[in-house]
Amino acid sequence: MKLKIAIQKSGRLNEDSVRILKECGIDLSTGLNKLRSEAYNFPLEVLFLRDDDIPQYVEDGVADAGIVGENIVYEMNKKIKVVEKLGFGKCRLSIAVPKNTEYKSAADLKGKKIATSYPLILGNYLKKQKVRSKIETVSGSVEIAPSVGLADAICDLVSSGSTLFANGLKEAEVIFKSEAVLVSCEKLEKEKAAILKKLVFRMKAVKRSRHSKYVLLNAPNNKLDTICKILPGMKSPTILPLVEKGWSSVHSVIDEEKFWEIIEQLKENGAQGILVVPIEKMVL
Ligand code: PRT
Ligand code: ZN
Repeated sequence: MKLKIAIQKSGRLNEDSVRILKECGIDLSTGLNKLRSEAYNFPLEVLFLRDDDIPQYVEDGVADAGIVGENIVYEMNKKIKVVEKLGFGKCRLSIAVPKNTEYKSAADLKGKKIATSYPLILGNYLKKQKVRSKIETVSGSVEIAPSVGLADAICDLVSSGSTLFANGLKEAEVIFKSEAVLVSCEKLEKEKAAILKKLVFRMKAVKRSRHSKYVLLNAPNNKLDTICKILPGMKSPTILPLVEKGWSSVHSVIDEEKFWEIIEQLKENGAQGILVVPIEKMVL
């Protein structure tokens, strides 16, 4: 028995989807014109599809699971389960208006025409705001709609903002935040559910390790108490004596962002030879 997982064939999510499977220890056979691939060392078959098709395949049970952007999941509105956020493919769905347009609040969109490929998510947002606008559904090149006179505003995915800028638009409202997620069929047979559980367990370990770093430092023994207080660990730091008398080596796992906040404090309290090492997997 194998679990069939659908991932994007080509595009923004393809590389990271293959990478997360690889980091989960899953080796895929790769062909040139790959439409499907089998893992050598895990009961997994990978189908390569257009991202928009993934929710339907999963709802129909043609694929048991999939990796796709939340934006697609919520827009397609299929009967599928979101199992795990994966931390890549981050973007936001925003309403943007020509940069010279005055914009204060959603009420300014009243009676305006908004071009988008996300009519469902946009419609729900406008309903919630009690604003009536006209939604013009387009399938691509949304950002040119205002300049060609098709619409007054757009609602599209944004990551760096440079596409909006290049088209003379400004971001007016973020209506949805998205990242890649693992989705699954609502009803999976027992054996497949067990494989999915294993996969999720590995993905969680990979995700956790991405933000965490292993820190090693040397400290004089009389400063150990203070340093251990500064340094949060998974449980508590490990302390090993150095050959040099009066000194110890302190090991801990910390969030990378926190490290930059506390490095000065560590040094002020006598820490030396600080090493920060990446962690490959982290199982709690
Ligand atoms: O061929 P297929 O249908 O599979 O791919 P696609 O062309 O429909 O999708 P693709 O590969 O462009 O995007 C796949 C998924 O990546 C999306 O569904 C999102 O979940 C996620 N993602 C993350 C993005 C972006 N960031 C993004 N910036 N998807 C699209 N964009 C586009 C956006 O539409 C706009 O045109 O990039 C432009 C804006 O980018 P900035 O950096 O200029 O702001
Ligand atoms: Zn697509």
